[in-house]
Amino acid sequence: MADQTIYLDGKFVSPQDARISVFDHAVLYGDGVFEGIRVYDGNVFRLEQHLERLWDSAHAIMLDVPGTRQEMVEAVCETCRRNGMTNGYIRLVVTRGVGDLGLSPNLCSKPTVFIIAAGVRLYPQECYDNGLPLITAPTRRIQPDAFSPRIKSLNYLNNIVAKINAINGNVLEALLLNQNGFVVEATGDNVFLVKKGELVTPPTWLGPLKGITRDAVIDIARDEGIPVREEPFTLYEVYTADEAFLTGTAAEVIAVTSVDGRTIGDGKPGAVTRRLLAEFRRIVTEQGVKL
Ligand code: PXG
Repeated sequence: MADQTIYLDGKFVSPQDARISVFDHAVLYGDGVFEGIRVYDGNVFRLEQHLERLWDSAHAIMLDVPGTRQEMVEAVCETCRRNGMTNGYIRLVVTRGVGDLGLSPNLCSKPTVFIIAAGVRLYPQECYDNGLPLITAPTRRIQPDAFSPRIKSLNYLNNIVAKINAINGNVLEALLLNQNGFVVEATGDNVFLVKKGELVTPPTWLGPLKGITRDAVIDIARDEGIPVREEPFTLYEVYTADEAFLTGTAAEVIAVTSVDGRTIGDGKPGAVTRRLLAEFRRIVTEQGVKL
């Protein structure tokens, strides 16, 4: 990669100059939205879907993303080009902007937009080879009637606390349940089960993020003739699944081989999971926006 350059409010600046105010409501309140996007061989994977989700998240919190979606496509691609990045990860953030010490966003005159192009932090290869052990987080996912967890907001403490519990339990990820005991998602990934040749994943109304990888895997499964059901399930269905896997922009498709000490299936990444990962890795250079 060339020397790193960061997009900040329409300009390209060095990492040292890429600063935001302590009065930005992103810092004071986590008030803002973001996306994490992958670039594969010069193809920004499903960029339009990421921007649709960004605009939806912003709309739900009454934040106007500056400019048009086409201008944002251009800003994202230009950031990759200027960084010489054809494979990597993009973080796109829109904050409420600079305000005062009150909650009210009315005094924030304009949103702050920044885009960082960086390397990807993948799970170690051995996790793809052997699958991940997970635990269930002792804390619950935020309920949709408190604040929709479908909004990809800058307030990730619900997820971060669950991640801390995972790390304290010597695993890398945790499953989050809702108050009724239904599995919602992991801290930064969606969750799927395979049972008797069918895929099952929690429906979006239950609160998981409408993951771009989740959508891509559902499309692949349907193309491959694998039935997909979006249905609530509990830990019992997880423990007794034939296979389980997580999906996310960073993780792609990764097998889960145990949860709370229960072995899933035969304890190895399953055939359906491996097939979906192979097909996912094939389409990532085909669907999206070329640099
Ligand atoms: N659920 C949650 C809560 C997420 O934050 C996903 C699911 C997967 O969605 P995509 O669109 O990526 O398939 C996410 C997104 C990280 C990291 O560092 C991961 C996400 C966001 C921010 C950071 O692992 N995952």
